[in-house]
Amino acid sequence: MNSKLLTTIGRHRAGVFLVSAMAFAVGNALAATDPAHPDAKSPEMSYQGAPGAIDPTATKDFMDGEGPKMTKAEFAEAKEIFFQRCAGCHGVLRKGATGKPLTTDMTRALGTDYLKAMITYGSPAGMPNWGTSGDLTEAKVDLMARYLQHEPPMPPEFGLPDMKGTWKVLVPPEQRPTKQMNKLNLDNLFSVTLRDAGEIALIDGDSKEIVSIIKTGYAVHISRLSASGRYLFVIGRDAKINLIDLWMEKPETVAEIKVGMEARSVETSKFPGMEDKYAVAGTYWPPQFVIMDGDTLEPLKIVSTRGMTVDTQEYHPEPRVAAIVASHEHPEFIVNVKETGHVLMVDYSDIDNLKTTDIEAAPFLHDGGWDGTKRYFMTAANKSNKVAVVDSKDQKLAAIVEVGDIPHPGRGANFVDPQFGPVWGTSHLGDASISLIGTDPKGHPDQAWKVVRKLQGQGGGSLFIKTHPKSKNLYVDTALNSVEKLSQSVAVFNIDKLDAPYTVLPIAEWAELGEGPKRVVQPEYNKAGDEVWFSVWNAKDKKSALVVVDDKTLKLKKVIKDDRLVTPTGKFNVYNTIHDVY
Ligand code: DHE
Repeated sequence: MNSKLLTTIGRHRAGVFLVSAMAFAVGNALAATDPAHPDAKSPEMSYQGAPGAIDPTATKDFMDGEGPKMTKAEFAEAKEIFFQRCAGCHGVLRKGATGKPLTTDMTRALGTDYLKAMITYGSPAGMPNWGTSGDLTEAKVDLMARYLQHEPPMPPEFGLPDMKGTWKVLVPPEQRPTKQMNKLNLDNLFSVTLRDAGEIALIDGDSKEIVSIIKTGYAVHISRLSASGRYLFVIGRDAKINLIDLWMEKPETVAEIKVGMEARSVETSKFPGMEDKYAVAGTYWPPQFVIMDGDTLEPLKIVSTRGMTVDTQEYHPEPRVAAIVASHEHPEFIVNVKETGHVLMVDYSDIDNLKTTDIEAAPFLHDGGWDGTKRYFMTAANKSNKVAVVDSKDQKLAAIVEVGDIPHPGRGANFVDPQFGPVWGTSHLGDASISLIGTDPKGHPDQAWKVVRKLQGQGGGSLFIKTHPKSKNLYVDTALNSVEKLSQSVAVFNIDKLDAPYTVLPIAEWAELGEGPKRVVQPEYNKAGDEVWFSVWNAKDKKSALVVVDDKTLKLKKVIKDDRLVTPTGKFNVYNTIHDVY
């Protein structure tokens, strides 16, 4: 680890540092040499420097006489820096997200000198030290301090005509195959994000061979499947969706659309009778979600998420759409609205007369997944340090559970705790704990919706945990931990002996890749539940790999190396993703 980073961590509490790193668009090109971030001095700072997907030249700007003097060129430069480095945390409109609000009523009261000091030195609350880290020169710090005292530029909206303008049906449904035309074992296929290549790899889970590489939007965030398993949907950070037909002789994109400027989530209708009918995608900008035709991606219904926060009941102009899951109990999409803390249960049985049940959960909703029965949606309100439990059957909030510092479950992990019965678990970005929450209100009413056990993992900076109904192991990554040894390995707990020490698997070492940050991220099982895949996510200009571990023996089974595997991050096994197995 480099000495500059050590100093930085010394200045900030490690957990807090990690949070800010995450919030400033963590997952980006890890390459310090990436031309997109010429200022980035270390992998950690380049996390924070991840450019957002919003085009700064497309905004409406309001430079007014009340802010400090700036030229138009200075304003444009500052805007670009803000979008690249600050918007992920403070929000595009600076109304506050995981970072503090920076609206002009506040910034003008604070004044240029105070803002300069804040930007230069950072704060213990997680603001990085942009000046002393060398990332922003004194002149740029001054520029940003002045810029923040002008009204925030407004990116354009993105309505139906905009979406339709980008929508392409490359192979119409009537020209697609009527049965599977390839010999792939589709149930055990993996869709793997190749983040900085703007591609996904389809990898055969049996042979571990790359079946095909498909061009996508910028930095695909997740893949989801249609209920039948025929269609794969992937969404880029730039809100571009590819609909890929897995039945074609060579799976290819059959339709595509851009649904906004920044996005993270896509999902499909799963309710019996409505399989493959609709898809839904949520955007960070504009703050909205869109329901689309499941065969063609034709945009049908756009719903804004702007509105009041659940706690102080104040208007938020930019509540981003985070995770979306499809209910198994009703024809509903369950949509997390991040900053305002609402969970929307959107009934898609009649989209012209859309009914929505609005559940007040907690601010900063992020990711989550189902409990083992698929009735309860367990979703992290990350900066609130809470997990909200949504009862999808009775369409109401079941509980809010206090957990550790910044829960980040991915979709979480379900298993039976030998002492407390069925549990769902999350790890945390801000501390080393893994919180296990009781999920069986009938069989174990005293434990339901309580943290029944806290395990201690390797450290903070965990992004994802995973197990499988057929496994006895619980895997916990520490991908964003600042200590190399931890970010490059995973902890494995035996779920029958949770009090026993965990085993550490040196995944990155097994990959034998040479130099680079090599973060080990996101465990994903194969269909049989007997092997686990990890991404060894290296810099864009360095070698990355996938490492496959035998779940029974915890021994290395295979390292998948290929020059085409550039910055692999998320991996989605077709069967497990369709059936929400985790
Ligand atoms: Fe993610 C899931 C948002 C950074 C890899 N990420 C999600 C989801 C959201 C989200 C809302 C849930 C989607 C769903 O289930 O519908 N992620 C964000 C961010 O806002 C954040 C913090 C910063 C950003 O600018 O994007 C962020 N995420 C990252 C990364 O840095 C990761 C590691 C690499 C990357 O691709 O950028 C990353 N996020 C993932 C993955 C999932 C995910 C692999 C799906 C996990 C799963 O098992 O379901």
